[in-house]
Amino acid sequence: MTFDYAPAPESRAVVDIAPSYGLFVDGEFAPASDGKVFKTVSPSSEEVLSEVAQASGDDVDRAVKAARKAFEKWSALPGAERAKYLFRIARIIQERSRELAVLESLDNGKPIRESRDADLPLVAAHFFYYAGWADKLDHAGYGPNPRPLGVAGQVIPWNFPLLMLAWKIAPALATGNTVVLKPAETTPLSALFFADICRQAGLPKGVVNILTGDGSTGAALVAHPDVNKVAFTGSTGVGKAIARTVAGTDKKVTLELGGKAANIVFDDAPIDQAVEGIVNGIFFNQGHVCCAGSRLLVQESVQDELLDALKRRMQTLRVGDPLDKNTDIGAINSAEQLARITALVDAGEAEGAERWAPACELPTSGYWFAPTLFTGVTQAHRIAREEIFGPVLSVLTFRTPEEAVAKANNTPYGLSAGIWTEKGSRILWMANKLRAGVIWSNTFNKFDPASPFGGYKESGYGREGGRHGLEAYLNV
Ligand code: TXE
Repeated sequence: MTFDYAPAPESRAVVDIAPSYGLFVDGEFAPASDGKVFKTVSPSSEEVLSEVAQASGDDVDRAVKAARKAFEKWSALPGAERAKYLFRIARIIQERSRELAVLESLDNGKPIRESRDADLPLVAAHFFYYAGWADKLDHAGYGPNPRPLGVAGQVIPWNFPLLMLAWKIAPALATGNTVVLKPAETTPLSALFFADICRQAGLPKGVVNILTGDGSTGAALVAHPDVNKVAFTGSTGVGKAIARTVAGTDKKVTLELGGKAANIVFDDAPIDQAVEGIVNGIFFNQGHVCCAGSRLLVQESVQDELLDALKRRMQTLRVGDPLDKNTDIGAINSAEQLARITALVDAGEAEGAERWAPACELPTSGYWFAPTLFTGVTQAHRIAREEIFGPVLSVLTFRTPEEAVAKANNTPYGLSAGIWTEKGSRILWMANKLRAGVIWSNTFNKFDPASPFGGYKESGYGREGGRHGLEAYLNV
């Protein structure tokens, strides 16, 4: 399908990206101890955006020492004082949100509409929310004087770089911990801009340290003997490796890992509303979402009607320049991720599922994947079992609510699920049977800082967000 529309590009000039960045340790930017660097590339153009430091083991040690030193004073501050810093950070994020949204879209590839309307407002909301907790911990039912854990080593992925940072840093600081955070190697820039925001907010040196680098930096951080708490979001494989590393130590750990969520549509659901929820569930953020509704379970009697409407809607999705305000689906974050998606889609075809995608012209440079639908999928197919982490939806059918529950739960993961039906009693029945940490009904991908988020089974353990998110950072 071709579109006749006027591009509405957001101005790239609102963000000033330096040609190189150092590590942010003890309030200062400095090169890596061994001088190593790597490039970060815009996935929509393959243009090099900047060169950033690759932190070594020595750098990890220096950052943890800075965080340990800062912990003494930071943890002793009255909660109301820590709150002031967090409120200040939240307000600066709001003030700089246009710049940060453009930066995030450039480094990650996500559409500006999403970084502007979803990521950035949620990032600020997390800091506001946890700022509000900082002076109330003594009266939150944790017993007298709940204590912070110490230095938190945090490793985050590339799908929501700044939002994952907020999920990790805001509760850690509110509770009096200090932080060493490692962003993903394909999206280091917004964390470095956040370091600058910490300075702007006057945050004491060493309270937040940002180490850019690859998995080896993450592994060294997690293993550092003076890190008391590990928080990780990423692949289930790395999550399990981290669990093995911290086993036998006194570190506390939370893991937020992969998913294969079922979006379950009953025949009484309003079709148009369900279609919007399905599209949002799998195509939001190019499907690079751990709780993405990557399996559509549709009641057999309504299958044809729903799939016709879904295909019509998919034909209106615009894939292209992340900075164009009309864009619905941006770039795939990296060549590696594109290769993973392609391999699983090829496996889907090879195993006999039927592949469909609307005709759409993809840009010639950068990493792209058209929104894709698979029908004729069985539970044995890899595309029904493995996390694709791309804009690819696998459709399965069911006849009864019992069958829907059995199929939805037939996965090693358990992060989220969606239920579409007009029957309130059925929603409650289903929600109690589904083995998933987050259940949406008649909506999908709704987030709120007050709401705990986390998984069952191989989707990890611990909760982030809400009051439960505080407990991961406290001895109560
Ligand atoms: O993840 P990694 P990748 C899933 C998704 C995707 C797959 C691979 O299915 O296709 O994982 O993505 C750091 N010790 N998710 O390879 O490697 C790494 O540097 C400590 C789901 O990008 O897990 C990065 O900062 N840290 C997911 C972070 O871990 C290590 C989000 C995530 O990278 C490390 C991302 C190690 N040994 C991918 N190795 C979600 N849950 O949302 C790597 N890292």
